Amino acid sequence: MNKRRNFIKKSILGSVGATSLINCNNSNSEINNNDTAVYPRIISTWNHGVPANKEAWKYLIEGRTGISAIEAGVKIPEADPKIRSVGFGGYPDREGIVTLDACIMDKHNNCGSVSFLQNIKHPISVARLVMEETPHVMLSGKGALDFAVSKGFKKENLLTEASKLDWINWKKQSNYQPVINLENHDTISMLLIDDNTDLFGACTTSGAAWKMHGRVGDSPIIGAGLFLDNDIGAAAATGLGEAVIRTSGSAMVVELMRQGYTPLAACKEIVERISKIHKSGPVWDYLQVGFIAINKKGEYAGYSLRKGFNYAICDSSNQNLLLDAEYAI
Ligand code: SD4
Repeated sequence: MNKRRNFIKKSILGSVGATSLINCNNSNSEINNNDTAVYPRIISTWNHGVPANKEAWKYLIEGRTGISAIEAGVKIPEADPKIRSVGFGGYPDREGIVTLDACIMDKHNNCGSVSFLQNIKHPISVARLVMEETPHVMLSGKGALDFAVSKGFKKENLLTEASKLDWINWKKQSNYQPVINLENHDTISMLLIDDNTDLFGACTTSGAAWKMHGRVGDSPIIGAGLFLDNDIGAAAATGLGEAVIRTSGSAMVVELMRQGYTPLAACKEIVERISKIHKSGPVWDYLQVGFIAINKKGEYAGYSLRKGFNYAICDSSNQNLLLDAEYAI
């Protein structure tokens, strides 16, 4: 009861700062968004972050834990066949097989991850069980599938007719040149700060469309696709996973926040680092990366290399806010 009262009080206080959110994130200058400190708050990548946030928020309102809220949130796009980059209906690899990557992390640095998982609609739930019920952080491929089945998950065909047709079309040229903001992006990464200012994060994807069979991206790798330190903040990535792994992207964003960077400045610094490393290299023409970050006060930002990345915010005064991220080039 007390906890519930606290939640409402903080939410009301939070709404004062939240009115400045839109202006703050539309400016193109260095932002010190201290006036946006609000919690609880949820931020997620891309427009499918909106329904995902809504679901997670519902869980928070019901008094459920941050980890349950974040799992429930990202399960929405995982189950949606219209979203071609996450879970069921995701684009397959070049052999026509849908393989999924996901990870989850809590305020105690507990984390669980699955990679190269097939035939399971909700990899995030398997990742959570890896975290809670095994001595390990990461299970991959057949081992992850066997574990999921042993926990009662049902094996399903994840390749929808629509994704199969697109794959058949792609095979005619077999040219691996992912279309920016469409074929190598749209992972859902979600970060949540609860009413105790505890942080949680999750990330789930079908990875880059038409990838090589066996390829694993950044999304299930703690430190690359997702990282949090409950004393500092949380960060998560979307975009070309290889580029994010090369820089330990999300861990670096959190470390920069530890050094006093705002969430925006931290995301920007790592995007610029990625840009410098890859400029004029073989992936430059189709390189897109984006980060979202939130600090211990609930201040947040999103930033990407190229135009087109957006992210969704949910707090007591904004249930459906979708913001265009600032970008480098
Ligand atoms: C990956 N980061 O596997 C992911 C791609 C992505 O929607 O963002 N997919 O590289």
